[in-house]
Amino acid sequence: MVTGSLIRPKEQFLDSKNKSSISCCILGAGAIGMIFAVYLKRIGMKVYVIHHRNMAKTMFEIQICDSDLSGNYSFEIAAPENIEETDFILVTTKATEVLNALEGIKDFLNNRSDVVILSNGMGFHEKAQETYGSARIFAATTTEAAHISQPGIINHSATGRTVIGGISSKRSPNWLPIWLNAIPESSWTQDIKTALWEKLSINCVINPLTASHECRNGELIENPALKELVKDLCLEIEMVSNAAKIPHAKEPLFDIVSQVIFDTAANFSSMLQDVKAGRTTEIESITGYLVETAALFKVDVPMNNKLLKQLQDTRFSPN
Ligand code: KPL
Repeated sequence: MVTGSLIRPKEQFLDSKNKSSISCCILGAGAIGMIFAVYLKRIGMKVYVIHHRNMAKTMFEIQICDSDLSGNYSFEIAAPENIEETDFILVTTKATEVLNALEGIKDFLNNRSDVVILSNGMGFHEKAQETYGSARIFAATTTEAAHISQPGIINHSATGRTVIGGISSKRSPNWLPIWLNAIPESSWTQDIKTALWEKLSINCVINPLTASHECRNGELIENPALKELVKDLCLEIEMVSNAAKIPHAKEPLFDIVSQVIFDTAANFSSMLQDVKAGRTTEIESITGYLVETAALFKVDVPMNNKLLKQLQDTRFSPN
């Protein structure tokens, strides 16, 4: 994985605060959001959940299974002053919801707000920085995997690695040592865009292929015809990375993607889950962003174009 230059302060803590006085607000209480909420809470941070739909609720309760985090957890719903005063807001919505979700809390963002966006896809981080210029926007990408198996119950299917970096500023935030301490296998990079591109490349292969063939991730390698599609798609994406001069790992993209497929073989990709549930998919922020980049550098990407069109047209009804 390409992570740029990594800094991992081990035992540094903030000068003026201890862990229990550091707070974070989670915007997007889905499976990944709540896994991160628990990681942060478990080291003693105060973690709130931003919840719009039912402000009458004061606590947000979840259960985690299949994990060393397994257990029941409850989080306070954030009041406006918690959002204004928090050390950072962690946005873990779908890519399609990031900008709307930030719009919903814009009155509580100020020039001391730090916002970390942890969502698949690219393109919206810069839009968020342009729109909320006074706040500092960070991006993170992770290979943690989790899904909601029943309302309030989260299956933590794989632990992974997480990379975080700044969008407009390369200066790390003062709460970074706490983040690195809380989130397993996490690192800071000066070049988050390269890390986001690598995750985007992986998602461009696994997500639309599993969604269009309605299969688990593992079948992409087990089925010889699908494996050929994976190989060809990887080559097409590498042509775009090369044309755009995006630094990339020494190994071929096919090897990186195969490893992710192997690690998540039993999973249904998030895009297939969205399609099955009749939800809007992240195809525009994933394959759509790749296709736009390819056009900018005049690279033909027929397979990606086909998958983009196919997924844009796909409308399954929820089961
Ligand atoms: O991130 C994923 C997703 O499903 O969105 C992958 C890596 C494809 C794992 O399923």
